Amino acid sequence: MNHTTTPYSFEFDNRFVSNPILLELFRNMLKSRMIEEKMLILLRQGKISKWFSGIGQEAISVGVTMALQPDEYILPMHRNLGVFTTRKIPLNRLFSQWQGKASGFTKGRDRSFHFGTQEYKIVGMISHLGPQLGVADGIALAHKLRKEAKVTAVFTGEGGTSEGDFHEALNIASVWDLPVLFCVENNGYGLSTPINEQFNCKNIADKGIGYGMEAHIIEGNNVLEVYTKVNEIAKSVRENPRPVLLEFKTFRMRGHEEASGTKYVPDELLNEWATKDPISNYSKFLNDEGILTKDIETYYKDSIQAEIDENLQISYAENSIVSDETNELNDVYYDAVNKLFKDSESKNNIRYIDAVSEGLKQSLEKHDNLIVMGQDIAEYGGVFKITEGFVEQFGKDRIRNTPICESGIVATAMGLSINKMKAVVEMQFSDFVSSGFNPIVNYLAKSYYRWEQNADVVIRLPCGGGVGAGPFHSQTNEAWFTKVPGLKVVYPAFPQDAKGLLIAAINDPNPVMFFEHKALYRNVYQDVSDNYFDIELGIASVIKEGKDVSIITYGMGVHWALEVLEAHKDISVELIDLRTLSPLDTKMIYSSVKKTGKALILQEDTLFGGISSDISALIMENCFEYLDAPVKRVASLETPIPFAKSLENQFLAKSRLEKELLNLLSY
Ligand SMILES: Cc1ncc(C[n+]2csc(CCOP(=O)(O)OP(=O)(O)O)c2C)c(N)n1
Repeated sequence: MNHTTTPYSFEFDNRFVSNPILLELFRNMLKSRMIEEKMLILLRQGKISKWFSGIGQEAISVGVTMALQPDEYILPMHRNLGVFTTRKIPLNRLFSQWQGKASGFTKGRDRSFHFGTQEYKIVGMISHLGPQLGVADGIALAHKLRKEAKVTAVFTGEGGTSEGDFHEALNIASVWDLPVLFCVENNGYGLSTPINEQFNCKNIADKGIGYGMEAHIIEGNNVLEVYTKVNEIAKSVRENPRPVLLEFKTFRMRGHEEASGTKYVPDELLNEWATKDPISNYSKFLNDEGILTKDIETYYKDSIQAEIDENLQISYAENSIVSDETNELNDVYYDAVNKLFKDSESKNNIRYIDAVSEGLKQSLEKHDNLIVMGQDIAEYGGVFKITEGFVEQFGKDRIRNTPICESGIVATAMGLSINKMKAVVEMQFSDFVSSGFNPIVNYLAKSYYRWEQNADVVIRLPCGGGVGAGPFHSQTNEAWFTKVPGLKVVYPAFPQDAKGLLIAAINDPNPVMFFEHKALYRNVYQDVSDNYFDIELGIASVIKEGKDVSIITYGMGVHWALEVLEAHKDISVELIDLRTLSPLDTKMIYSSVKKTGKALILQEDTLFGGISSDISALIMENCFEYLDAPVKRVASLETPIPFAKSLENQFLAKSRLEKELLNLLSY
């Protein structure tokens, strides 16, 4: 029989689906349901910590996963157990993941579905919901650039569509024709918030028009419709890469998570949707068609039950994780090998900005898989002209103008890294990184520690004051990032360092925040090696040796110190340029302070919470007996950065440096 309307809640049309597939769809939904039912019992017994139920939504996870090829990436959410089980992840590993045990996927470092696995091409969510939509863009971009006919499917609930990340990801995918299936599970409630308080159009799919994107509404509880339509759409997207928005109508039958209940959901709604259960409707249909017999169903149930029981025993038998500080600290960064390429004797006298440009250009020549993204960086060459001429040499696929979507582009860079590419993102001004803050500190920084997925991404940040640009084009915001484990932070003061450190940052498989001071771009010249060379991250440099006091600084601070010292040739100052703030070269700091007995830490950033405070604390803790005076921090005034020259001069730390240095010397 082709299709019917009568005894089921939906029309089942199995004309184009073979019987083995029809049965597999059923078995996969059943497996997901039976695991969940078991987990609900374990939750009540206190054996797992939390559970986000996808009961009633199984058809979407199973239908989408079966419509994709096994090597196509899927980015599921917290209600998509069926994605994990349909990809046939061994159940003992899932159970261990939920109990925080070692053979899970995160060594006990993250819970429930917050993990990914390259082996099964699954990239799990972070709690913030939206960022993974942009990650899917990056994965799809890598496929597209390599001309691989692959789609990427990413999930979100309808609540998550209210986040800016949803808008940015769809916009980027549409502008770049990326082969992404944006799968929205509209299940009626986002925690307790009903859809009419979440968005104000009839269907989420209606938003597709605004993004210039094809969109479909799919009956999410009808597994045959999900599978058939997604299969057809995926085939077409593989041939003709483009994003498609899919709205699956469904319903969340249990609480947001088990503890929160469903009091706020009217009984009529729950009753109505209970009749639309994806498994009972489909099994009745298969039974009526003679495809699923009672014997087969019993066999499925028994074999799944046995699989669950057996794997639970394996997982229970596994010991709990034993904590070990060294293990934890060693897993924050992917091992990086720096200082592989020696600098040449042959040099050119160039500006800081030319050195950055040269480092980037030579890196693009070195790494075929390196993509550079940023606003106005293509034909226009970027607002500072660092990428001028790059499009002609490397083409628009690799030198990509982006929409004004900082968060979406950082997430896209993460996706590129997941799919074997490298990325450099240029923030137009470092001030604007605040709009991309979330994926940097929560996604890029934490992925390696969570599930061994590195973020091979460098974010370039033209920063700093003294240029009369006011509060939103002058900040030096390195302290927003030095506090985040998982990020590296680099801040060169000279052209040779800018080039060598940028090359090292791009070679480093970890996420690196690369600060470039705008006021140095065109004012500082140096003889810079013309070859492809790197400088090891985490090694400070002694600019000037001395014995009376150590000035520890970086970026523009180094130049301010040099200026003051020029006027005080009689003072014996040891000037240290940190070059990298994370990792921090504490060894060099301590040895200098132990020699001089006095330390002045100079930063352009405002005082409170800046890196000088931490360096000061480290010196107190590690060099106390060697100190002849209290450690002094010199920093900018605790106000936003003003525009007018006289105000800005007063604001900047430079205005206080000389006086504070002389004070410290006379202590
Ligand atoms: C940025 C952010 N804000 C709030 C939350 C808390 N939170 C987690 S899930 C959720 C509801 C999500 O609703 P929806 O996207 O519709 O997915 P559903 O849970 O219904 O499947 C909320 C508010 C969060 N995790 N992240």
